[in-house]
Amino acid sequence: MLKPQLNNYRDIINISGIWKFNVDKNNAGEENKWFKGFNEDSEIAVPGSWNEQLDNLDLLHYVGKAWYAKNIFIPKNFKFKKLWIRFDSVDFHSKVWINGNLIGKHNFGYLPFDFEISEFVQYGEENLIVLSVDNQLYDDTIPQGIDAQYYIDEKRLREETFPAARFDFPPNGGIHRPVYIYTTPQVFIEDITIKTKLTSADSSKVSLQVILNEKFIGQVEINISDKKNIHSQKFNSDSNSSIFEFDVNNIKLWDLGEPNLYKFNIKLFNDSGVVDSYSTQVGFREIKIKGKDFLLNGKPVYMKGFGKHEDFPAFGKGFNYQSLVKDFSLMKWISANSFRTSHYPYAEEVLEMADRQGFLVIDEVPAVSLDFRKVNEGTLESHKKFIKKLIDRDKNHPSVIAWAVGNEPNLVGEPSYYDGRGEKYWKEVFQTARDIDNTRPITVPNCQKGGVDDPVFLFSDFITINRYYGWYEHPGQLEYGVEVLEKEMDVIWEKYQKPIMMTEFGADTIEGAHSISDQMFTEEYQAKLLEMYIKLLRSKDYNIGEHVWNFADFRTPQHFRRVIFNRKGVFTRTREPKLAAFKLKELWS
Ligand code: BDP
Repeated sequence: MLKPQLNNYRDIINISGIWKFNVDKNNAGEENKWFKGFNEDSEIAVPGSWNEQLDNLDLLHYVGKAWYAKNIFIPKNFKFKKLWIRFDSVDFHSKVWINGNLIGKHNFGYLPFDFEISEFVQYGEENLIVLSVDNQLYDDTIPQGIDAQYYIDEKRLREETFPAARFDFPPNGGIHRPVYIYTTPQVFIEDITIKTKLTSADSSKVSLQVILNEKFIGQVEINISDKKNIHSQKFNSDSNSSIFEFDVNNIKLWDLGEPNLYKFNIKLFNDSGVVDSYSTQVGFREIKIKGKDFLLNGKPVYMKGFGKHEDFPAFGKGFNYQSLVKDFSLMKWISANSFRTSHYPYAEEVLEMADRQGFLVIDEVPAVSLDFRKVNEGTLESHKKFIKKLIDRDKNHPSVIAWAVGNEPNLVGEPSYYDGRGEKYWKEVFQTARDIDNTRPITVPNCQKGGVDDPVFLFSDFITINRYYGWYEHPGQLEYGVEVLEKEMDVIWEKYQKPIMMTEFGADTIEGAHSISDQMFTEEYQAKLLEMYIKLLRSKDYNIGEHVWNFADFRTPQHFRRVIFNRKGVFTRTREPKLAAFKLKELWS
């Protein structure tokens, strides 16, 4: 799915901003025909979670339905094109109406969706857009949900969080990324897949798939340019899907610290002239796993960076440009070279910035902490669809160097996971990803409870592990914790002979808490834990990277083990550095 853009053949209007808002605690909105408009004085900012904006409505922990509405003027001249509405992400289930007519539903969070609305709008007039949003999750959604009864049935009362969640971040609701009205021509470029394969240090094979919305007889022109054009070529088109293969020479590779990007323009022509045009960017680079190494353009890379979250005061999980710039600036300051979009796909703007600034990204599907006692056919179906949608959105980003198709399965440590069920499930999930994209390695970060026999290791191209020795296990005992870790890592290497990356390690830390002796929660303890882990990791030649958990403190569902936030951030939630930030800067510079 292509991001909308403005050019001579396409228009785009960002309709984010202030929308009308109504909470639907009794799920009565549809019955009362709110889709035709509702009387309510509340207003909400889009993008943004409802949780942290509307304190007067007490929505901080709200799980359920809410409604959004906005009047939008549609210009007359859009009549001759195809008209679309696009939501960059709404969490989690949405239904959209225009002028009282249902135009579509979407049941996946964190990813964009669009609907054609040409037939539903009045041109040259205001039109009412209404959206219902529900942030309840279930056994068969990705991520999976949980409800209070499970904790009772499973006698795990002390693990219950409020709101109930299977993961360590709140299931915030709302329109989390921008909303657009956009146009395309009647015949248009629907999708572009660019795959590059280096043939030398300055040339690459390109396989380009162009999908059009309908059969098109004419020509497709491709131009690749930097400051000047480096490649132009025309191909004939006589269908709605074509694969073109060609060589591009005299290129500069996209690399760490040297993120060379080229403009990649496609034009559709027929006898009456240009029909449509679309521009994107391409970076020529190659990823491979070989022996103990993760290779970028044939050279081993060592990943330094973080697991992150989209989480900011007042915005909640809402996209905002200020935090985007600030987080990248802090990652540069600290000398990180990579991050993981734990535990869900981030806004496309994040990947675009990573492309431009040369960061390596592990792009994650929100299959976080799957409980295999509750996994069913529906879960697997949603999981596979999610992978397809994610790869569809992010496949052309050079910064995306791997897919994480889940995170920490079997967090509950259930033995039935190992009786073949887990293996069967992951085999299908990995295969789904590989069938769509065979150019990037695939992994799933494993947790301590998942252990060294976790079936995800069988299918992962490189192994990723999250470990908290010296914190959850062996609290306060750093030396012992690191010894346990070393033994376990050696066992994993011996058993699977695949490079290992530490995708999470860290300690909750209250800024301003200090101690001379090792004392959990102090700034010194966090800095020491990170330094000791890093020393161990660097001593293992099979280890390919260190991602600290977490970049910044982030809000969590309520539980006695969290004082409002998960405080494992190296920066506070408002992005001030803790002592560990300076330690990492020293180790990573
Ligand atoms: C890991 C999870 C992560 C948590 C982290 C923690 O992957 O989402 O926030 O532990 O407990 O298990 O801090």
